[in-house]
Amino acid sequence: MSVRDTRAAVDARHRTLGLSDQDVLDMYYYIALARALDERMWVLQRAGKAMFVISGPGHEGCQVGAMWPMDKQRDWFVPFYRSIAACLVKGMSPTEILLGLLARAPDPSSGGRQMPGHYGHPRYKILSTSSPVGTQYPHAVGIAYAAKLRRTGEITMVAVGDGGTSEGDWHEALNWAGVHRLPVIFVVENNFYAISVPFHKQVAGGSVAARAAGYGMPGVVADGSDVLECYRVAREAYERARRGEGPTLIEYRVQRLGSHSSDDQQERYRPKDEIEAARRQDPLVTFREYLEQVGVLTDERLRAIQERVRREVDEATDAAERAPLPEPESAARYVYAPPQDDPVFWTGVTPPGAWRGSPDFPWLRREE
Ligand SMILES: Cc1ncc(C[n+]2csc(CCOP(=O)(O)OP(=O)(O)O)c2C)c(N)n1
Repeated sequence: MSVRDTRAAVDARHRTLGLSDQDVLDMYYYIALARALDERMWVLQRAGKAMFVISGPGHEGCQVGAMWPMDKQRDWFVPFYRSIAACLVKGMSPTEILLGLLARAPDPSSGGRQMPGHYGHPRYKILSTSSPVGTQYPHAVGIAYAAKLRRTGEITMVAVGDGGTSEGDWHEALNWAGVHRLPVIFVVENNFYAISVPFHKQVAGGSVAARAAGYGMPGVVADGSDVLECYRVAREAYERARRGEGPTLIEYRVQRLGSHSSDDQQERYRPKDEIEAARRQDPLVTFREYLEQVGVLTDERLRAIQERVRREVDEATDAAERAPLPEPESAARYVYAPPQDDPVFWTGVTPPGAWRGSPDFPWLRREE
């Protein structure tokens, strides 16, 4: 095959999937933005400004591919701590991500109450999740069950790591969704480690996707360094769900490019050559190479994206650092029930002109 033929064959890929050149440039922008934000989070943590960081280097490509076919206004997303790129695609801003990291009062995820990495946003239909891994799966299935009963047409996507699939919650969620043919897409971002525990000690049989058969749904595997393939399998899953054919389990095989979190050193439990090999599957690089090869990403466009990303991350850092810390006396808010005479909390009915729920989240205001 000549260079020209190769180029034509590659060229056809995103267009045959129905993606425009602008679509794939936007996808690359989100991958680059998530990576730059991720790196800034580590800098802030190492500078002593954040207590902890857990992030998603290496996972960005599959997340952008998975989220791209979603109806961002209508559908739900239930994240896990590596879902930075996914939350950005769903609508969260870099500032909102960093407000959570720095535990600031205007943090939309929790007003600074959650650990870093626990993203949630009512306006963007991103569900706030708990720390025990896997618990987000039954939550997602609950949303999908409600959507089916109410016939809203909403689809829910939920993400977890490979280690999270060992939890009972994970299996119960798949079972219920399979039995009731719910509009939910189960994503497993398999980076082959649960902190330091390797995949083969977590999952017997070598495949997460193969487990789907036991729950009566299709299971598919996609290479997380191939963003377009990640998009293709997600789009099929959305189409199935929209046709009322129920859930799909997607296993994205990705590489974790850093340590599990700021609290461990992967060099202590991963061989050096494995860490080096992982870098060769970095979606930021593989997708950039694809876009350059097909002539969509010119040097000039790449520079423009890099400058935009740098500016947005700098502005987000300044905004998050300037934001106020929460009032100490607000620490237990939402942990304990409010007084018995709080009508909004107990009845869910908002008196005309009142704030629904929390003064922290003004977009919950209901105009009546
Ligand atoms: C039920 C439960 N057990 C243990 C932990 C501690 N923990 C936090 S993240 C993590 C690793 C999870 O690995 P995996 O699901 O593979 O996702 P990854 O971090 O590799 O993306 C563990 C064990 C937890 N949060 N919840």
